[in-house]
Amino acid sequence: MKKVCVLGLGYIGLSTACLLAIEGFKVNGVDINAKVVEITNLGSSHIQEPKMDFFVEKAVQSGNLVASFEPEPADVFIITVPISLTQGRVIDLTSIKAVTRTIATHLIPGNLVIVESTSPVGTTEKIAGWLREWRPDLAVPPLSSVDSPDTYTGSRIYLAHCPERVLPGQILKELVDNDRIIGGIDEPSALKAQMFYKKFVQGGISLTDVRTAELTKLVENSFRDVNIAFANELSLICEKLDTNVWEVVKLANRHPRVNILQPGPGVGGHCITRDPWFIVSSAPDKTRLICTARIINNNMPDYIVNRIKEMAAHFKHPVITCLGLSYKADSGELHESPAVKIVQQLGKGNMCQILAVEPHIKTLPDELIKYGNIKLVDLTTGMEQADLIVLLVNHRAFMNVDLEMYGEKAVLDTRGMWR
Ligand code: SAJ
Repeated sequence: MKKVCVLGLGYIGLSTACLLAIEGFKVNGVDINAKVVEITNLGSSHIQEPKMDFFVEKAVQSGNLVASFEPEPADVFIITVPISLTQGRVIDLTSIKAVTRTIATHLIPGNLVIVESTSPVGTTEKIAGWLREWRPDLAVPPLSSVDSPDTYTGSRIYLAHCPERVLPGQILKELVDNDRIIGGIDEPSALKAQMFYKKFVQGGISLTDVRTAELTKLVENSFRDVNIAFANELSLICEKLDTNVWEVVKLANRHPRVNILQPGPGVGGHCITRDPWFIVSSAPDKTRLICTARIINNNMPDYIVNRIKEMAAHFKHPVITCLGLSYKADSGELHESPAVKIVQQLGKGNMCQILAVEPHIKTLPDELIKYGNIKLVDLTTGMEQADLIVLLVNHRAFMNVDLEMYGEKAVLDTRGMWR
């Protein structure tokens, strides 16, 4: 298993491709985006992640990583393209079907196909079905238990689902250290994938079937979503009952079996905002809690906007400084960011001046730049010119702000950073 083809050079695909190249595998990184291919081949990273530029440079300089538009024959194919939801929350398998088609022509007996994309339950079996249709000469085993004998030797390929679990901001460390789950379409597939991951993963590896592996990944992110929703609901309750939510969470967490997460202005990112819906769409009549949690977290930005408007109503022409735009602390990633949604809502109608402070980006994103009353400024300017200061993201850069210097200004801290 010396040659690996990684399909989709997003934050998981690119990191995995680099790690494998540095470990000595010959890696063909494939992406449909010309910019991604070009930047990668120049030895730079198109994703924002600590040490990623250095990592891509090292991988490309080793001569082991080459990016291209089309896959080449390989021993292992790793699929890391995203599965998205349409506006109406319908699962869209277009990208994963398209990449499966591009590798189908290259497959030979003995190849291992790994799906790392976070997938609704049943996706890996769909991939098996497409491969059977497009490559009837190959044996693609049906789903069977992980202790079934190999009855497909000779013309078979191996197929497994191995979801990633890395936390953006710590990808390079967690890619190696985290425990992994490998779901095989059958036991030989699980064992073959285990042999492969053992070459670069130091965490424990657990084997199971593909459906269990798919659901486990979705459950992990749904667990986090439900727990954040609990914290967010608590913040609404505390406001109504005139108590301090941060104090309540801190004190409740002194109980040995209680661990409440932190309330905030909502949940963003690629994964937690999407994965629970994959479960809901597979079992709509069994997912009341997961669905409600999603709705609570989705409604948080509107709730915060209303609180800001109430506070801003005390000023004639308010200047509102919003600290942070990213979806989480110490990152410049804006995908589904609640902070962006809040600033965008405030920008509508040109009712006030908004100063956005986001040390991790250089220009405002498209959805904000169109509003003439939103400006990106540095922290000092934002603090000095504000009537109302709203902390939206708990970046380290905001930790040491001396609020006493700005004593007369109104403050809304949605993250409890300055409590
Ligand atoms: N958040 C809160 N309160 C908290 C914790 C988080 O409001 O107490 C918010 C964050 O501000 C952010 C959102 O939740 O907007 C999600 O951030 P996160 O750090 O919890 O998670 P992600 O989306 O960056 O990464 C998650 C991780 N999943 C889990 O922790 C269960 C990661 O391990 C997964 O690999 C990743 O999703 C993924 O790719 O699925």
